[in-house]
Amino acid sequence: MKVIKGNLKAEGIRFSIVCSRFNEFVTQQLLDGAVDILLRHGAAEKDIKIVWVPGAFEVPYAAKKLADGGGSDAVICLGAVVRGDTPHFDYIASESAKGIAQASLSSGIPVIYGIITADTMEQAVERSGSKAGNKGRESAMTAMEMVNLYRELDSNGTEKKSA
Ligand code: INI
Repeated sequence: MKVIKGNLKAEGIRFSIVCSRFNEFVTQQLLDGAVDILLRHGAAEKDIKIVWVPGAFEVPYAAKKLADGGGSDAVICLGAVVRGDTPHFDYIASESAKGIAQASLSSGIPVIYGIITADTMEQAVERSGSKAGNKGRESAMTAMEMVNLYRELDSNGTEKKSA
């Protein structure tokens, strides 16, 4: 039996964070949580790039550009889509999720989905640092784990792309 896992070390890893300005009251908390976790796990400040975009709909565009650009080992996407705010909640939420997944699959690096989708602003606040955790922190943990998992998979040989 072979079990392959990614560890939670951030030293030497280059992270880009795409953060949506819409509902900034919430997304700033996600950003602070993500940066805090990365630094506390050994990331260097110089290896963390933060890119702001207007809303969750725009997150995948910036994420794809960063993921394809070669300067990042992982991209963390942060945003907050709140149903109460908009009749087009479903479009924004699903397009941003699809776009983030596409950016990850096409680039070959982890692009992490850290977008809160909530029915109410109260729920969004709960998921950004009060009683239901902080999705920014969780996304940073996921980013570290996935980068280290990819490295493990590559060093295990068979998963490496042929040249
Ligand atoms: N963007 C969000 O990130 N969250 C929202 O809740 C939201 N609402 O409610 O409309 C939102 N809209 C803006 C959207 O992401 C785009 O920026 C805009 O449509 C321009 O493309």
